[in-house]
Amino acid sequence: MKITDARVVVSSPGRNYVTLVIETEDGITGIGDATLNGRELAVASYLRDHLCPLLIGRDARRIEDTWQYFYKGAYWRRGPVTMTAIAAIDVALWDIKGKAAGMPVYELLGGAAREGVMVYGHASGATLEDLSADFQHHLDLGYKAIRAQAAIPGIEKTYGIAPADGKLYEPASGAVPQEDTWETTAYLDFAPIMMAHVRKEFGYKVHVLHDVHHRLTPIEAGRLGASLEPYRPFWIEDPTPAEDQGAFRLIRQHTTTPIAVGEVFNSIWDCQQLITERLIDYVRASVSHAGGITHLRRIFSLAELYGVRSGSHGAGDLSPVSFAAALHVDLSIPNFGIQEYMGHRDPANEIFTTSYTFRDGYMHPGSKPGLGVEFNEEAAARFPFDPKYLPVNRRLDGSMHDW
Ligand code: CS2
Ligand code: MG
Repeated sequence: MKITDARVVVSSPGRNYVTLVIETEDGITGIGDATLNGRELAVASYLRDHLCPLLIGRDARRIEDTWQYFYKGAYWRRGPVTMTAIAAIDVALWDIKGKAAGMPVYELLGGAAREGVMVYGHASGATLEDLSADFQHHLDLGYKAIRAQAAIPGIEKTYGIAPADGKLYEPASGAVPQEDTWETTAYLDFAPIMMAHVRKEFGYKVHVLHDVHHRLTPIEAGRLGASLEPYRPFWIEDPTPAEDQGAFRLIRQHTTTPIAVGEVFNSIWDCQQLITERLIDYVRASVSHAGGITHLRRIFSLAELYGVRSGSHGAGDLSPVSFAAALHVDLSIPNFGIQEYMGHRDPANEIFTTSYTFRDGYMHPGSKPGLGVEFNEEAAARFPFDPKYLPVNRRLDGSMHDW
């Protein structure tokens, strides 16, 4: 089954998405998500200028060989741009394989290992009262797991506080990134107050998650985890940057609060030590940034050996194509933990038609052949690329900090 065309569509239906379309000689088309928030055109160029020309004439059925060809064949290894590009190709080829077989992708991955995929939604608020209202809204929608973030008193802007619809909290900015500020002490004092508030209002029947977004040192993260233990969070996410995997030993020495890491990982090597030393409980790598279905399954298989579960990144800056791909993986692996779900707003939903469903806090990818996502290229053309950056973060003295 020869590949006859591979093209990249960059569009901005509400936020920027880079979509790869692969066509084959027998008329089957596959799609992949190549979006890297704030660095979209780098992946688009990597695909357009270097990988797409090499796809023409290749056999679309040979997914593993194609993955290895682009990974080993580049000589230069790993990296978010490269691995997002390879991921888009990989996911598009799984889509094609599913359509050719007349089966949803999860059937090709071994079939359903569960009835549905537990997802977590995002509740946030400028005050604890606003957080409560949003939390209640998510409970009313049926969520069994909810992430809680609230504005930190004394800090001008806090990560994760959304405008009312809860789906777009990385602010849009123009030619230069917005600058946020950060103060660790205020956060460490406030986080247990926020968690205590949520547990007091909503009890212990719902899972409560919290994202630290890489802002603490390892020992501060240990202290945070210990201070949250009475409120039994499902996890704390990205408590400290993970380039230094050994640093997580220090966190482990101080707390039993479960730890989730991985939304910025792009390969199994980024989490090898974290997994094999059991320094984390959930690995949050995504299908779109960690080399596609093929590589993400490898990461989750390694994790399974060490009792680490999956918890894939599923923010709105990952398109519905990679969200669907994540659901197929989630449904089929033995060590699934939870899946993040922020959803997508119109007009993104005009461009991507999806077959996945949400009911009572659980999702299912549907039974359509392939991924179950249709991409409307004509509609996408109506929403041209709109350059945006993620914010940057500075401490109160003006020095750069992790955002
Ligand atoms: C976040 C993301 O979903 C999450 O847990 O940490 O929203 C992250 O900030 C964005 O994906 C960055 O593009
Ligand atoms: Mg996060």
